[in-house]
Amino acid sequence: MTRFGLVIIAVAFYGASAEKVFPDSFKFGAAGASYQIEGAWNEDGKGPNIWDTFAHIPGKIKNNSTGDVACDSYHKYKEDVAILKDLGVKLYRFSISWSRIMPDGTPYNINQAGIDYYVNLVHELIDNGIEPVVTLYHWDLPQHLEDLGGWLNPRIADYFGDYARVVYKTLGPYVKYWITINEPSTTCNAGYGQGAHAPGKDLIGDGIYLCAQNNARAHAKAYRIYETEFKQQYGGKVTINVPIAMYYPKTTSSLDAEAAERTFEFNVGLYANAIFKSNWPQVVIDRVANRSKLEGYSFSRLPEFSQEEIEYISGTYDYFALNMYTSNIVEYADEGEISTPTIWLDQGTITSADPSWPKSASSWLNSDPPGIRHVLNKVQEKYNPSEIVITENGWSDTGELDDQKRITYYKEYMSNILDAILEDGINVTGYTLWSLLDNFEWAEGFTQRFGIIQVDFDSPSRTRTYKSSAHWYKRVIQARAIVD
Ligand code: GBH
Repeated sequence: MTRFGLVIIAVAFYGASAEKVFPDSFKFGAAGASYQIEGAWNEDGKGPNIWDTFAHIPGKIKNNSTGDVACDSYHKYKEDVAILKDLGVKLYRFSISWSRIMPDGTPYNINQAGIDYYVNLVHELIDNGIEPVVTLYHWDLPQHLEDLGGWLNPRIADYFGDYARVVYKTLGPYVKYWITINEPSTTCNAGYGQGAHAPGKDLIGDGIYLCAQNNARAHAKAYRIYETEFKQQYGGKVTINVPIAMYYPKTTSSLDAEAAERTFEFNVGLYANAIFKSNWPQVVIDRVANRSKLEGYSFSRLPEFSQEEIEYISGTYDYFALNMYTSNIVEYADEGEISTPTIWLDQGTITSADPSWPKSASSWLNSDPPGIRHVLNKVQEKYNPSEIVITENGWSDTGELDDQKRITYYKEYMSNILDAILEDGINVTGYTLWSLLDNFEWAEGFTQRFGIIQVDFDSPSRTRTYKSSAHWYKRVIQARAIVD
């Protein structure tokens, strides 16, 4: 009897914790991005970019904050790396400020001080046993290239290719994980769709599709350059990353199921399909063509790819990278009246949040932990990648040190990631949470904080302080399991 009881306890204990360990192939990490953390906006030869311009326009950013100094990581990168090392992370995802190394975006003028900064950062990481995950473009386009039309100009692909080549040449020997472009959907929706992000263009009916097309072209160019000129020598992996929310159909009706799928294709497929499959998603092609016709256009607002381009872009990935934060409920809607064209009318569905989901400080971000497991399965089913890296996942609040809600969010999301790995057999090899530091949250300025490390933006030294979540993450990394 006693012996039987002990066996039960042992099994229960084993089942609850000992079994649920992150596999050796899984690397814990943290992330940040150039404009959000570096500061030094006009130092050492850096040229202006669209976020410098945008943030300096009064009224664009909450409290008129800017990234002029941000976390001052340009000067404090050694302190950042020391924190990463203390946490025990094995991956650090950061982005390169294009205009810091090429002040006007072109290879004519290369700024050695900018190159040195990133070479020093990478060496500091490697010397401390941390692998760099490098994003080439996290939204800070050189202003000169915006003056040429930015992401609406097809030539951007050639400029981006030249930039990528300069970076591959300098950092190629040290970097194994590359991301060409962070979240093209946010660039296009917020930057060229609604204008809330730099460069502040409101072109929601047609500019957004030109932007999507040119992002695909630029990504493919940078991928092909690595593939033909560097891959053999350096053996790194290149991809793009896309934000993916979970889209649940509101009811079990087939109409809502179709609406949820269509919402996925307008938000994710528009940026992923040409790369991970081929061409635009069919439902996007059909709907934009149909509405364009009813609006009196002689062509679709969704531009076509040539057959040559389709082949050039298709298959330009070595792994899948996704940012996952939140979920949405999707409902079918009757076809909207013909009025001013927008991507939202093209998409034609109604999205909302479940009222039971805990709310963060960001309007778009609620906690739905099972969503991340659904998304991982969805990506596996739809694109069938051999490897997935979660390049962002995180929670915003107003900056408190005892950030228990962030811990709860991470605990539950990471537990679902673990289930996706252990029970669904999905090969998630890396996780760089967003973010290491509180930082410049774009149009929200410093009002929404995502860091596991607090930054005091009122102090000239931008003092870093561990939040409860940083202490917790350190213990998770040590245990390679989800701890209390
Ligand atoms: C990421 O985007 C960014 O890569 C990172 O720089 C940023 O700091 C971090 O997340 C936190 O925001 O307003 O409802 O239309 C996050 C994903 C996708 C969130 C687009 C905002 C707009 C949703 N973003 N989304 S909505």
